[in-house]
Amino acid sequence: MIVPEWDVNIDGRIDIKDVAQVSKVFGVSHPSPRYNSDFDFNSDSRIDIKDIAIVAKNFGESH
Ligand SMILES: [Ca+2]
Ligand SMILES: [Ca+2]
Repeated sequence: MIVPEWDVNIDGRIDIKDVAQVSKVFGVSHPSPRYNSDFDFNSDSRIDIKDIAIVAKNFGESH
């Protein structure tokens, strides 16, 4: 089982595509217009390595 929010592109799998999507907004923090809370998995108002680590930890998991 995976947490649906971590499957960014909603294809039922956590893989490199999800990591890539989060990587695109890497370093973006609130209130930047590029900030997207969907990618801020630990809700610290910043999209950084910690958020990527959450996805990476579940890499390869599928529904
Ligand atoms: Ca996915
Ligand atoms: Ca974060």
